[in-house]
Amino acid sequence: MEDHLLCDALKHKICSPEEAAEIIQNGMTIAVSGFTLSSYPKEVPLALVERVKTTGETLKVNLYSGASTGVELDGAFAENGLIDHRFPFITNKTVRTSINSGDINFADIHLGKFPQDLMYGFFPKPDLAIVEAVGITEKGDIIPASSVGIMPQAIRLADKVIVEINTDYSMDFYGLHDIYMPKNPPHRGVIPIRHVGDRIGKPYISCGKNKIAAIVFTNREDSHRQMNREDDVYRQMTGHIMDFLQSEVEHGRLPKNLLPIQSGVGAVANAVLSGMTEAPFEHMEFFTEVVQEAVMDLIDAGKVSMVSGTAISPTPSGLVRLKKEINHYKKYMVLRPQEISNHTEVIRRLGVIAINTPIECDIYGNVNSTHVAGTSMMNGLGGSGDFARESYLSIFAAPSTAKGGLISTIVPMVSHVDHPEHDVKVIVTEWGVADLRGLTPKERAVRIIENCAHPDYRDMLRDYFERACKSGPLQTPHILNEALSWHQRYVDTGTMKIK
Ligand code: 0RQ
Repeated sequence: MEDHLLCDALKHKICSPEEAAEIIQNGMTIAVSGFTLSSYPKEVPLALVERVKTTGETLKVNLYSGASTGVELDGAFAENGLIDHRFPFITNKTVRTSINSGDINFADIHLGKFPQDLMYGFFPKPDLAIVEAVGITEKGDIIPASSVGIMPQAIRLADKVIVEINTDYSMDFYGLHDIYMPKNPPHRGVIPIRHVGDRIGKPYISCGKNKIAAIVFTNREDSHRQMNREDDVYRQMTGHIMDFLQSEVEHGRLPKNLLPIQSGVGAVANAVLSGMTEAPFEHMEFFTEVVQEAVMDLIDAGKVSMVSGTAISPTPSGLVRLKKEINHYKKYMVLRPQEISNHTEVIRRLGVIAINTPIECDIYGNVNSTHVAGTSMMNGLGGSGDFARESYLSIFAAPSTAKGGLISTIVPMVSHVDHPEHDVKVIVTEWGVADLRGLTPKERAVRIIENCAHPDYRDMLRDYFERACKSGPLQTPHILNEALSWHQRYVDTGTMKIK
């Protein structure tokens, strides 16, 4: 334990999770570490839940994080009705249900912009930050573990900080992170990242001794999601993406080692990354937000030169590998605050290839990533908007149907727009690739229906498009009531129900 707490003056702050949880009071705004179930606080949240259960007290807090946290935090808080407002992204099913039932107040926010919005004062300032860390330096600064997320802003803005030092991470994690915070306008300068691996900040988060109100030790692991899906649909999509990228290389629009890649999280992203092991690309780079286990595999296969992200989110066995081999992986990786990993200035400069997963796409290329039937929140758009808009190439890849074929991913008009037609360059399903670059809306419709829609839905979509075109000489032809009834049909038959 002493190896992890290098500041002697803070030793008297060591306490039990229960004592630390005493700081939390009804109505507080709490900002926590954690990003896609990577390195979020667990001990203090669980102790708080236990306190509320035992005492029966009424307690609700507003909860901010980088992205999703696990069952010990999001899950346990939602099950016990402790969350009032929640920003900016979730994946926990209990939280999702509470959002859609109106019990949790939620807004979906670009992950690259949320920390900036906090610094601008657009959201109530956090009273308290609770962060998981590898350790605390001699001066009372924080060494993050497997994610950075909004920690720098949370620590800067909060009145008090509780640190959960997780001794299951070795102090060798020091040096993995690059912490840089831009100034607010009008004082903001250029973010000087010109290459994926450039380091422009400090290897720790500035905090100082005075803010640290409590220190708790733990060795509890994050709860992780297993997201690998091995089936033909995913293999076919991956094959199409690899062939498309290869053809871009052959046409001279991409260098042989591609450009830095961003990939979302989830089943599709995992399949695509796994497929890259077999692909002919060498010396690849990733400028992404979440570094998945498949990227560690690509590093081990000698195919990757450098990776930048804000979190590493592997499976339990991958996490063991990461912890054991951190000195190896550290040579290839840098973790940044999510404001920087997802910064549109850097994404456009580096020319990132962004690969994300939609819920549905329409025949004109608009993408819905967040709302089932236009009304129920799934997870949030995460970083997909940060990357899609400013990327060199924005690719959206998904199976052509959902819910066992009952729902078509390609629809006449999306029920909610996260990524407008202007930000979507390529759509991929297991049936093929629709390259939308340089096409008009009507040309896009033909390409998307013919190349990407499931054959079971192609005639319906062709029929809709042809009748819409006949309804008038329109730029983007639609039959509005019919476009909406397409979604209503799914709602009426109950196929849209989300878990
Ligand atoms: O629900 O499990 O109940 O059947 O959505 O879908 O196929 O498991 O795929 O894990 O890749 O998730 C879009 C949700 C896909 C995710 C989404 C249902 C489907 C299933 C999950 P069931 P799969 P994935 C980086 C970037 C937006 C955020 C983003 C996502 C469940 O990829 O949240 O890009 N993306 N972040 O059945 C009804 C449809 C549906 C549908 C899928 N059309 N209608 N349900 N589903 N399509 C990450 C970060 O920024 C942190």
